[in-house]
Amino acid sequence: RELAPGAVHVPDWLTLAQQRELVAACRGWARGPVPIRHTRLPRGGVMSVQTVCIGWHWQPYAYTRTADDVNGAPVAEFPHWMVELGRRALVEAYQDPSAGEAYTPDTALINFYDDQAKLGMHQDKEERSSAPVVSLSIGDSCVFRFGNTETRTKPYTDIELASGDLFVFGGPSRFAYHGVPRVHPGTCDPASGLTSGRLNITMRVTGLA
Ligand code: MD3
Ligand code: FE
Repeated sequence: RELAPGAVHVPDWLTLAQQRELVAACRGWARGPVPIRHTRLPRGGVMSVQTVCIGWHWQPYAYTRTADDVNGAPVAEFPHWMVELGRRALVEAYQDPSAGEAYTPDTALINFYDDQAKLGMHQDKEERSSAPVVSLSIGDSCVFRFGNTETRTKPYTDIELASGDLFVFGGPSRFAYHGVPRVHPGTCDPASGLTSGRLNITMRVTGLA
């Protein structure tokens, strides 16, 4: 389960009922106040993944309170139930009853992948905190590529992430390069709440006020 120091994979962590509840919540956020969109990159590219943010709005490469690159609206608030879910994720991934005590995530990026979507190798460096990232996957399974902190290339490890899986990235893994080179179309269980595509929720601590 520990892929690298601080990087812990817990397969099948969410029940199907929890997956359906998260899908329903994400469908709500995808409608607004800031609609889900393909993020535009400063150099003119457009991400194949669709993203909606809560708590803070991420636009490459900064966090803001309003979605200035979408519709200018303030993003939805980060719900306390998700703070508690994040704390429980740390406790269970690190098998340490106190691991969640100091953890208060204040933003989540919700990514939706259709059959063709992918996410290139990158680091998440906009947060002013080295607190762990909690990742939840729902729907189609995918190849997740976990790299190193020095380069966006090898060495890396490819693992499969499936519906219900939890992944926590803390400690030295927090600033490792990572990406999603492909999803596996048609692999999702409709009982997850999704009939196609992949949903990934990543909770973070921005360190911003
Ligand atoms: C390792 N999302 O939103 S989740 C992202 O599946 C992102 O949508 C991917 O990378 C997805 O930035 C991967 C796993 C993940 C998320 C954040 C990390 C791994 C991470 C931050 C640091 C190290
Ligand atoms: Fe990332």
